[in-house]
Amino acid sequence: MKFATKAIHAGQEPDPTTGAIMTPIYQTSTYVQERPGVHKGYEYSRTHNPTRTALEKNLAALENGKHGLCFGSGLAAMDVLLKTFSPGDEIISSNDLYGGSYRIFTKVYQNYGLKFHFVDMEDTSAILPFITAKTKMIWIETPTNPMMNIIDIAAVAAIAKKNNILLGVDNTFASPYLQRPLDLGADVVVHSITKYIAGHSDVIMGAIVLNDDVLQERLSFLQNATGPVPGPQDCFLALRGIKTLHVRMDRHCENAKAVAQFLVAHPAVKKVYFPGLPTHPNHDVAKRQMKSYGGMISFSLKNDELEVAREVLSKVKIFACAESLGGVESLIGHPASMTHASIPKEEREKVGVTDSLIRLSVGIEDVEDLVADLKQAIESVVK
Ligand code: P1T
Repeated sequence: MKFATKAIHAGQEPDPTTGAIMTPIYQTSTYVQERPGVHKGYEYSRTHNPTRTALEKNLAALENGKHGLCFGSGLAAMDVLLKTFSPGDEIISSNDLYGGSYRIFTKVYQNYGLKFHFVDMEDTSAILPFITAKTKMIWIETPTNPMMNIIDIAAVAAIAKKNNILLGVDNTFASPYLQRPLDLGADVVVHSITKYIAGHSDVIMGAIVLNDDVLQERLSFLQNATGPVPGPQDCFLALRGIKTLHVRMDRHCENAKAVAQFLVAHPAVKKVYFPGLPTHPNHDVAKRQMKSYGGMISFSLKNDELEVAREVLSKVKIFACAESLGGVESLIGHPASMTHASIPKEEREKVGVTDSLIRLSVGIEDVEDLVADLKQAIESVVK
């Protein structure tokens, strides 16, 4: 089955009781058993819920994986993955990543004895000096949040395989429509479903997709033992969102390309970070491993002042100044003071997250309106 057909059908059968074409919201905490241990496959909703099962199967199909697991947020998915490691284990992570991912690494799991190395992986050979017998996972985001760096997943997978290290990929920015890391050799894919997958800014959820049966057993155990599961209504909303994932992504990509071209041509703009631009340093890798380039863009202004950048965010009328991304509506953010504020300024600036950087999640509105909105906001600030 091809992608769009899977998006609409995978994991979902007409409801066996009524024939309802949409998987119902099984708003139940428990399931009646005929006698102890004799039941229809469901005992308690922390362990299993049919609406969640449908979503987990659907996501596994979209990522070409064997197993899917859903969680109450993207960070809850990462949290459960991190719980599979032990004190002394080391993780090599891309150096540009979501502020909350950096925070869970350095402010939570470092205290439990895990050690993290943050590496610029645009040249994948930079990973090699950090590999030791203690290295248990390489962790990458690609495109990265917020600098839109592109990391060659197949090249990192080759390094990981050779050294018997797990490769985890946060595929949130691309979505499985644009990029499927398991096909490129990754072991584990993590998503913030909150973003493109659900796509309507109305749920917080996360997922892990993988092929390995042993790791799946361990993750399922931890999902049940520690309990960070999503509710059935959120799973229903995500399933509904996914039915249009491919259509939405095509428009996000098309609109973002036009917005990036507008920004590149604007005299007040200093730099545009978008993997779809031929001038992007890893455009060729993006072209190879992604179907298209996504809806996320970062840019800076020639006037490199914090207040000028923040002023642009207050002048937009269609773009909404808000954290998050991947919804149908366009959002604008200031990473240094919003999504990446939990990363120390010196660390942030090393990877390019300067005080003047602005991030866009380009929605699926009419692109002429989006360009006009950015134009008036930039020109009202930069005279
Ligand atoms: O918000 P949550 O569902 O827990 O997902 C966390 C997360 C994980 N990975 C990436 C790449 C992310 O971008 C996020 C969340 N990011 C934002 C809220 C943001 O505005 O960047």
